[in-house]
Amino acid sequence: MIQDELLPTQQDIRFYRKNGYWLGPRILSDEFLERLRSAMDDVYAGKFETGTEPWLGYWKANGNSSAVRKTDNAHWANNTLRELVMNETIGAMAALLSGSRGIRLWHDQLLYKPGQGRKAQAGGNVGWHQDNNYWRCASGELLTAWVAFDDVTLNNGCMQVVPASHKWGLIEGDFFNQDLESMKSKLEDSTGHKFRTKPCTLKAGSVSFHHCLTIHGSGPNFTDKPRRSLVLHLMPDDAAYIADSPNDNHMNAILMRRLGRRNGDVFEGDFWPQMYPQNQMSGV
Ligand SMILES: O=C(O)CCC(=O)C(=O)O
Repeated sequence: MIQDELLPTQQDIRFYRKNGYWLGPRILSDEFLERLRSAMDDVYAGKFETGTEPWLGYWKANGNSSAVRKTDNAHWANNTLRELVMNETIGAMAALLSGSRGIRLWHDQLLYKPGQGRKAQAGGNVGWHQDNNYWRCASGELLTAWVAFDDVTLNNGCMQVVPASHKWGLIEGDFFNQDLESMKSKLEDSTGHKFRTKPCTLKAGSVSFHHCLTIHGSGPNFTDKPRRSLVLHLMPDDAAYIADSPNDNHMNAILMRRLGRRNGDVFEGDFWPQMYPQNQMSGV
């Protein structure tokens, strides 16, 4: 059921379109947040209640305990995470912000940034990047809903965005693992724009949105607790497969080919559930 009172106002929509991001309200209850945190623990413990593994096996710390863990399509493994990715209010918010008729899930990403204390190193960084660099196998304006499982501030490495950078066009390159500070001047030189950042400070249970061309990243977690979240990458429900793009090895391009789909076919079916309007429930 859509919680109408939480939807963005006309002013919020104008803000998103001008700045390429929007810090939304709290949408989740304490009780549901607890269930989400324990769902995350289950996935990281390799307990998959549906019997299906997530797409990417990064649910273990992988020897590098300071690195951010990113698990793609964790909702395949867990029904509580699935409940969150099917949240119709988030879908309706995304439709209003992006001006799309309907919204489907592109994929989710379970994120865990370990707390490293005051001596935290750049290992916990997410370098400045534009999501569209990885998503050129899809047409349309994709966007992301970032759902906080914990309060997030600069101190625990909240996401930061560069306001209005979605109007700068696509910047070639993969900066994902780079240090934030050293990248700033390089990006200023290559784009000709002044690099101004805005921290996406959120309370647990709240959601922020960013456009697929908005430059964003995050610094280390200087606390001794993890920063936990589920990121819902979203697409307009008419987004179509672009074959032979530079991102033809993206999970969703691979899934389309497995299904025998071709260039121009819409991403529809169980792998890309319809979040809004929710006239069909589908599952992997
Ligand atoms: O959580 C972060 O620090 C970065 C997340 C991100 O890159 C995204 O949501 O697109």
